[in-house]
Amino acid sequence: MKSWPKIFVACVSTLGVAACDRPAAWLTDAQATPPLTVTEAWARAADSGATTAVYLTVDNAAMVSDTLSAVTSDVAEDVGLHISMAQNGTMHMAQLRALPVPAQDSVPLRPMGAHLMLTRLRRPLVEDDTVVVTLTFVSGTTIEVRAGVRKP
Ligand SMILES: [Cu+2]
Repeated sequence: MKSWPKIFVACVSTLGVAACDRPAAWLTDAQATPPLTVTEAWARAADSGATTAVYLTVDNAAMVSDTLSAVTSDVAEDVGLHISMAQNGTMHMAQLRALPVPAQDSVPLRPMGAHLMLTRLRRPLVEDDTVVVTLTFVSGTTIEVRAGVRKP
């Protein structure tokens, strides 16, 4: 970590030059190309009234980090951001308030890890069905995700 201050200074001066050069164009470019994309979205098949999960990968192509802060869907009475973890040999789930997505990185939501929890489904989710969930990020970006339903 001894070289960190030098790297930090280099990044700041690079950003400073870019921002001073033509800030308007820089902002327009950022808006024209959505930096956040979602891939590999799927939902676990489940009966009406049951609880299930949606898995996906969030890719952030931007030079700045963002944070997934809210999830909504009409398919369930409650939708939340969860993380599964092993504790003393058994799996536990905890609610996540937010999920950071670092700059130029991707965050996978997978079984046994972070996931979108759909509680009390309003209809059964059967194989080859599609579930729509909306992700909202701290930057203001919203992404409507269509997740295909798969058998567990
Ligand atoms: Cu969960």
